[in-house]
Amino acid sequence: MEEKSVARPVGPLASNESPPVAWRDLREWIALIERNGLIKRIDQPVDADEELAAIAYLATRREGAPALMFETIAGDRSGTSILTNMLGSSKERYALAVGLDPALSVAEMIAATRDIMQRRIKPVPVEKAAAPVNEVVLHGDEIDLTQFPAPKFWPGDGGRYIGTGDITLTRNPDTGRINVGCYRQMLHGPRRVGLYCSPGKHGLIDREGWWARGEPCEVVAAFGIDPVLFMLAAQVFGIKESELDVAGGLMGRAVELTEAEYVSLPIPANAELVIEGLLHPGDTELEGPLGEFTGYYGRERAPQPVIEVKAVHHRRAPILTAALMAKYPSCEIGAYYAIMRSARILDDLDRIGVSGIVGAYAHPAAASGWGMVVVSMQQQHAGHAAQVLALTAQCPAAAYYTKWIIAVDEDVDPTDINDVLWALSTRCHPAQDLDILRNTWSTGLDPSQYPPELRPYGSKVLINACKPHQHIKQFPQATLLRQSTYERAAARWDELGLDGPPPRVSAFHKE
Ligand SMILES: Cc1cc2nc3c(=O)[nH]c(=O)nc-3n(C[C@H](O)[C@H](O)[C@H](O)COP(=O)(O)O)c2cc1C
Ligand SMILES: [Mn+2]
Repeated sequence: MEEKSVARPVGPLASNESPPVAWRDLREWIALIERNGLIKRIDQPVDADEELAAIAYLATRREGAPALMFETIAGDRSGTSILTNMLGSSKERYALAVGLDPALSVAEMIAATRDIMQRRIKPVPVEKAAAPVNEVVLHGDEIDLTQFPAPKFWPGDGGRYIGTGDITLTRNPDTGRINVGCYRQMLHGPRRVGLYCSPGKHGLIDREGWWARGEPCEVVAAFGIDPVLFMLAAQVFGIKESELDVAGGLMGRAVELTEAEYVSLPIPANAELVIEGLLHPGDTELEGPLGEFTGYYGRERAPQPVIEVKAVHHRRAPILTAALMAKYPSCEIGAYYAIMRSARILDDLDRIGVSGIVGAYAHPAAASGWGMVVVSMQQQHAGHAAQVLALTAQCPAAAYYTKWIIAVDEDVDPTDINDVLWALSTRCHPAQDLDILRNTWSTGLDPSQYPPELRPYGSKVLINACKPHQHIKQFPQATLLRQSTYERAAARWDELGLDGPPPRVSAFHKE
């Protein structure tokens, strides 16, 4: 079996002095992934109406597919290009975005992510004139967002989505805290953009707060944004935590913000395309559906709030970041999300203080990491696996949606689905090892429950795929190599003409 020991390559925590990431904005990050052979440029004209998404989908049906830069959009006169699959199923692009070594294993990246996600660096202000996003600034009637090639992704989508790979800033009227979320935004007209936030999201809480006072809610949204702000916008943080400070921590460098033209919110100085505007109480238009990360269309078409756009800022020839929502490995929410969610699940289990946890993985093929969590552990006492399963199932980072919680022993790598299937098939006795939790936290986007009104009430199965603790002493030995034989074979690898270095092995046969 392969080496399971998990290195923690990033140094001690809370060091704001660790070197910053090797890029400053989306363009520099694109140059970095290009040097690493992780992007494909397409210069032939491609139609933003379904064709672009179709090509993006087909080109990403294998794991680790490159990012795709669509440089020429058919009929476009704005000079916009569209980046899709910017992170996707590539752990290497995730690593390059947050300054980790792309050669690390997924388990090593999870460990390193736990460290860098604890750092906090506050944003810094940048003069308006020095902000690249201010190359072009438009006000009022000058604005026509329909000139930008907002994609329509799937045949059944309800419109063109200018915002998918986006970030959205709102301010809480009571605390003044600025939230950063990623919420889909459908283009309704030259100065009207729909904003869909589902219940419980901070953008919705902020909006309702302003509306309860009878005031409009200010919004800033960026539609071409660097990978770290994009990733952070889709993570759940506490209502008092600043996603901007976490983004700074991940980059090892402060997020640069500049003053807006119309609203009191700041705007990301290095973004590609930013709108500022207002959500007015009661101003809605029909929005959706959109093909979702589940691989299905989500909610029915329904009225949603609309941003009245007051100013637009953009770079010349801006790059839109468009996030295709599809089945793995074509979904933009892929490797990065699995790694970050797994890191936060391990943090939660650490905080609870349960012993014996070795690793965890929320596999991205399980509906973008939402559907399944595998936790590996060293069984220390009777009932230990049951405890770990129950705590993992309901810890804050894992509770939402997750249907399958699987505990495996420490010799099973949770990031290796083949290993997990081996454990499920040889150590789990379904009649004894499954428990079900009912009425758990889920979402209307899970199509498995009927009638649809019941979908927010999920269920979870706890699967004990560890060796049965009662019989652990009699449980058969796994077939492992004798260490001396392994070493002899490894030493002959080149002589035998076998490819690459010999696989690392850490567990050996015991007499
Ligand atoms: C590409 C993408 C699209 C998303 N679209 C939406 C959306 O339309 N509405 C929504 O409520 N959440 C959406 N999410 C999930 C939110 O970004 C996520 O729940 C995040 O935690 C929201 O930020 P908040 O916790 O500050 O509210 C999307 C995430 C991604 C990555
Ligand atoms: Mn938030």
